[in-house]
Amino acid sequence: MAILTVATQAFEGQRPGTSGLRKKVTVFQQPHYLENFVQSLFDVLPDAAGLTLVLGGDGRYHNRAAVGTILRMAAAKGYARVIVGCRGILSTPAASALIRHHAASGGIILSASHNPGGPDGDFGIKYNLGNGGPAPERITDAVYARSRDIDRYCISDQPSPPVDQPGRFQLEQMTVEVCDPVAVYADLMRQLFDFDAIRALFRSGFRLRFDAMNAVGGPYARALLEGELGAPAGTVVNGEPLEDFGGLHPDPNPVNAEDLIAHLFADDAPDMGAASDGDADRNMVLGRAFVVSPSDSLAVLAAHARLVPGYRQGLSGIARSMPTSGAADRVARALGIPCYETPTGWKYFGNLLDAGRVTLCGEESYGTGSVHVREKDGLWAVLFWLNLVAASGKTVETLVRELWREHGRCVYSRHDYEAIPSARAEQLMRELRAALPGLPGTTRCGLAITLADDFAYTDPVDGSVSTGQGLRVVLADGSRVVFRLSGTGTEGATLRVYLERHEADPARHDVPVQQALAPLIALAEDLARIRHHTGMDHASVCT
Ligand code: VG1
Ligand code: CO
Repeated sequence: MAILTVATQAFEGQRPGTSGLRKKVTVFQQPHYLENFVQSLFDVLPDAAGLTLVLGGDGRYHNRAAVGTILRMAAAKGYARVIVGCRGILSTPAASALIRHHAASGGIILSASHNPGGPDGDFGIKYNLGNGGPAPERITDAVYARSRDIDRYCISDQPSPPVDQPGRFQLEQMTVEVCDPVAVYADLMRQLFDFDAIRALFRSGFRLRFDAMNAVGGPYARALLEGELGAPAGTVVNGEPLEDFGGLHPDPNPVNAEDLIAHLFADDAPDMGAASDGDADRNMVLGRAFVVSPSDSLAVLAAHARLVPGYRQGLSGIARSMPTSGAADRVARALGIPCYETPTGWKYFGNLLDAGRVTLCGEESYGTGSVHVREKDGLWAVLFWLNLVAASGKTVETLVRELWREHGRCVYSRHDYEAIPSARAEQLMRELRAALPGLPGTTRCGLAITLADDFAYTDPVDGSVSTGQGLRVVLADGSRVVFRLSGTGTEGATLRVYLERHEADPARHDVPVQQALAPLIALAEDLARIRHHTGMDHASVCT
């Protein structure tokens, strides 16, 4: 029973990105790599005496080993209690819910989310604060700074307790509580949604296909949809969390969720389709033969929130990440509530939610959430849609088409160029950034540019400033092209090009999206010379 102090050397590159530190599993498997990062975090955090920590992850390869190490280090740090999900499993929104429920001082979430898993895949770790939300830049920057000169870490010499079943254990002076990963989360969902109405919907024969992509969402979706809401067995597919996701890539987009989309476009399609990602914070929603754009999803939920018990009082405001379409802004305007535009990543929503300025948040990357936790929440979004369908008697497609009819359609697409050599991607961004000041007032590809800048955000609550959050070029008619480099990838760089154009004319709402955006796609190429820099003549993925 001793706390060991182990000498170590700093590793390069332990800077958290959009959502924590993500690296290849093989990088995390290097001796001391995980320990260094965790100790850097612990060195930045205050004394842990009397405090509770929540711990769990998406169950991917290396999750179990990492849980054991972190428990032994948490004991050394002096936490009074760690609450860990059974088998080391917690979805990201469930971890957020647990932190809040137990008034924990924070939580460590082990996930690389939508990145591929398995021994050759990715692993990740991030820290959430006592509000349940991702640590802000001030903390992640401090952790990174600490990781650069760390020279020792502290760890208990005791074996970490088993986490296969719920129970209580002692590790040094610390209590380890192994909990059911679903219970607290399920209870929260019961408080928000009209479960009776959703039950009646399923009883009436409504069919849902929920693809959990062999990731952590499965147990939550099964327990609630099949276990409690009466959806028939088999509604949830790929529902067992597997260490390698069974070879699937749990990033629900048109490429990786191809199978789900095929089911929704088949002759005997169910009424609604949904999928969640590796850590179950993302959601994809489909109607029968109808794909819902994530930006539209946020707008529909906002427009009808009063139909849902948890939001009957109405919304205080909405927040969306800058590249997300302006559909939510239009709904906010109609509702007479503010709409905030933040940088990409859920950590920027925390202050707005804590301050009560917004109730719903969303990102174009299949992320939607609310004040109920401080993370985006995949199953929550699906339950919200089910509740809306049940309460309105309308189909998913009708709800979206009504949005378009009332506010016009924000035609939207994101083009991702993956695995570009980093130096080339940086060169592209450097050249484009340098060209921005000369763009406003000019016409390119026949389009009049009115604004071009590198997006910076001043948090209205604490005044903190975040710069370099995406290059945006805005046209006279409000259309936009935004360029960003991904902050979650682990291989080279990924260029994201976000394209948006508002279409007021209902007769043109069914023009295929890529066709409707063709002038903007041409403008993006003209401005950034993507082909020249990347050698790629089309995007790897279009969402
Ligand atoms: C991506 C998305 C962003 C999201 C982030 C984390 O970041 O674009 O909207 O918040 O992933 O999602 P980036 O930097 O790669 O564009 V998750 O579900 O991977 O934690
Ligand atoms: Co995720």
